[in-house]
Amino acid sequence: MKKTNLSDFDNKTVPNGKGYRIGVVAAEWNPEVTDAMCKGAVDTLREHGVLKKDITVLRVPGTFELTTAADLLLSRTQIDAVICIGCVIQGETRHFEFICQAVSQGLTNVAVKHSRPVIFSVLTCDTMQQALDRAGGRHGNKGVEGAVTALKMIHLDRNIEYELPF
Ligand code: DLZ
Repeated sequence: MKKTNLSDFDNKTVPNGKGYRIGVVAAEWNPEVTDAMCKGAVDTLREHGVLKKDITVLRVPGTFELTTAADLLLSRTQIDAVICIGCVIQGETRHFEFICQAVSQGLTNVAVKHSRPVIFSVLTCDTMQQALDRAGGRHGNKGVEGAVTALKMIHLDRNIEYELPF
């Protein structure tokens, strides 16, 4: 199967984000990874027209806390979407499994609860090298991809009545 590097997206397919309000929440764990993803996300939003004043960046202690932060942001602000950035590396204990399970289910629940896009930019890797490869390395930057996904989902949200066939 051909593997596609999703960071090689076609710029022409990305909606302009002027007027979109977007939250970016990044975990402090593994900062060499999450900082690069966060920068990739914010730079991509700016390149696609999102105004600086419309981007809110928050930090949380770890990936597990992304769910609460996304819920707080969507409850207390008028943002259109949240990009959640984290990096979980497999260690010697089962912590990895619990965090990955909790955050993937938790972010899904928050998205459905608020009917707003919550983007899962969480790396779940066996090694730090795998994570670095996906945070601006040879497999692109998953923060950039999260930003593109957020723009596409907000566009969908704002235009869904025009896109439905009936
Ligand atoms: C405790 C923990 C461990 C072991 N590993 C990671 C990790 O690889 N990546 C990450 O973002 N966070 C990790 N954490 C911290 C948890 O996400 C969380 O912050 C704590 O369990 C407190 O709720």
